[in-house]
Amino acid sequence: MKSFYFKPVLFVLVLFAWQNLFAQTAPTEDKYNRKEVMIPMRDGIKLFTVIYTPKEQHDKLPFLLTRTPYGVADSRSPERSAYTRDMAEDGYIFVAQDIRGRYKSEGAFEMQRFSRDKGKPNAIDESSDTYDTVDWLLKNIPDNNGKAGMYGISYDGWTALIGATDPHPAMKAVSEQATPSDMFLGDDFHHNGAFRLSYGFEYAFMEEASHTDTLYQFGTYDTYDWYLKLGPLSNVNKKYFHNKLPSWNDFTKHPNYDSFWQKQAMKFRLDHPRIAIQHVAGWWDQEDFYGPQKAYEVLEPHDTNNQNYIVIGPWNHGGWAGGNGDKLGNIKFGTNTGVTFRKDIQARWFAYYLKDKGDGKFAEAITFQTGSNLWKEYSKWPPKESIIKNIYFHSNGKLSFTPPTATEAIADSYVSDPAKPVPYRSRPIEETYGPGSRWFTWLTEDQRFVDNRPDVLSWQTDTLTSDVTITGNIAAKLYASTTGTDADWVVKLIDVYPAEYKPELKMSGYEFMIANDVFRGRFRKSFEHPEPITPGKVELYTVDLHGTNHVFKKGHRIMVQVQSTWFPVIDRNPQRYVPNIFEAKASDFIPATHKVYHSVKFASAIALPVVD
Ligand code: PG9
Repeated sequence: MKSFYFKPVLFVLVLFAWQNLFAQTAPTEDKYNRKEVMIPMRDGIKLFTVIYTPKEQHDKLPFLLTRTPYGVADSRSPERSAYTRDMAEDGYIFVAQDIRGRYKSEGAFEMQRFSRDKGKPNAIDESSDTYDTVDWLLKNIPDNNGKAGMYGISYDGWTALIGATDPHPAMKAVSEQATPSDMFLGDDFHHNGAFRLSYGFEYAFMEEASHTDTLYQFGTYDTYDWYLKLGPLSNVNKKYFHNKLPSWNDFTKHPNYDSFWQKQAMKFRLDHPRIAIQHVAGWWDQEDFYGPQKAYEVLEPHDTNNQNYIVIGPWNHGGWAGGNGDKLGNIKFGTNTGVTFRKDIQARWFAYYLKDKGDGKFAEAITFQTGSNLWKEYSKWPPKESIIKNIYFHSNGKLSFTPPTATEAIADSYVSDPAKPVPYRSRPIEETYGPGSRWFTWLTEDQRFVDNRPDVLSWQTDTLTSDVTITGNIAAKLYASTTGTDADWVVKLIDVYPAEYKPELKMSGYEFMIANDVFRGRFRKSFEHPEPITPGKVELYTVDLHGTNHVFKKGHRIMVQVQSTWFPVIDRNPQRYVPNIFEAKASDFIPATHKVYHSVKFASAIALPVVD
């Protein structure tokens, strides 16, 4: 039996459902009628679908469809879920479907089935299944207005975006929320080529093992120990999965950015927005923060009809779907960002595109600025107003907007030992979706828990004498060397709260991570063709830290931390170059001395999009 079984986004939604249950008196009678149908696809396979129509329907209404691998049989009348309540009050025909091979649907599941041979009439993928579903709904569900929209978070956001790539003519608007865009560069399974071990391992098992399989058991609450004892990644198939899980096998067979990963990446799949598309992301999304930003960016140059939109708020993965959104972990935002999204952004947007309601005047980019705690609207993302300014590393742990001088020490160093990796969050590291897991808010955790480690370097500014606002994309430019032949570089941009922070003294000195990512050194020249690093050679590593909209307030400090392990969310780099890390031997894992340079010639810095 699985030690614990949970559906990622649904965990958040169930939590919100409970909150809602206690927050207000639930109406006694559902406002929607429920109907279950098996909808036939072009190859004869039937998909389990739940359809909700309003009990009191006065007008012809559009369909709002969501397609998921996480099971729809338990779905509730749409006005009972905070996520859909505002839209339910307005009136839609809500449709929820189990994708192929999941729960009550027929057929075989394939992780992110994105492509079919369009020359073959019965060939299928998630796009054709969406098309066939919409076609069936239009013909079989009366009193529809001939329009359909699609929405969903994460995997369900991905099915929505795929539904927009080759849409049925009735499909008019898609809100893709936390959609993965590139599983090698930025989303669930890898970041910049570094494998997301705990996520990839646990998710592959959750989605692909049969429900009776006992392939592994953690047997401990703190999975850090379990993953460390696992040793080299080859032990996963040897000891536990026995080649039974297709996704795990794919991870091991495709350690580089080859056609397997490129074919599914949105930058190669998307051309131009064929219908209105809204991309929704959370600044502290622990799973798919990269995806919606990338999908927006890829479509934007081809958006001739102005129908490409982006919304980014202070949320974790799917955090906008329920709850007030006035805080995340220990961070407070002073306003109900989730309520604003659901009512003023999502519901208004669908009402315009599917029901011709409103004036259609939406800002192309709406992002929540943390620090000032204000919603901001822009005509493009990132906005043109920002100017890129480098904030430089210096000796003695200093960080400043002035470049280093020749009088300073030129580098700082640390020993990175794969036998003692830095935990990515404070221990115990609970099973990702396990009981009591703090996975959902780890990106907002106080980074002081690693301050004393000799293998984590920190640089920080003096206390800021005025606010520093950064709006747009951030990149770290790290000049570094290693005594090994491969290395990971983790860079974190942190807002350090004043020591006497008031009124919440609890936040005194808090180190709040604004941006972060990891880069696997072997990919510095190409993600397709990795290369060993020459020991001792100083090289430039550019680490994309993605978008932000944040004000470092007067009295705070800006900090940067660099480390080379982030375990077990990122697998350990052996530090001795081997062609495929999934085949590394225990003896390949070696300690190495890493140096980060801050000399005149090698001036490591973070490029910040500063707004004056
Ligand atoms: N982050 C999850 C996921 C999406 C797509 C593929 C694999 C995993 C999810 O929450 O659905």
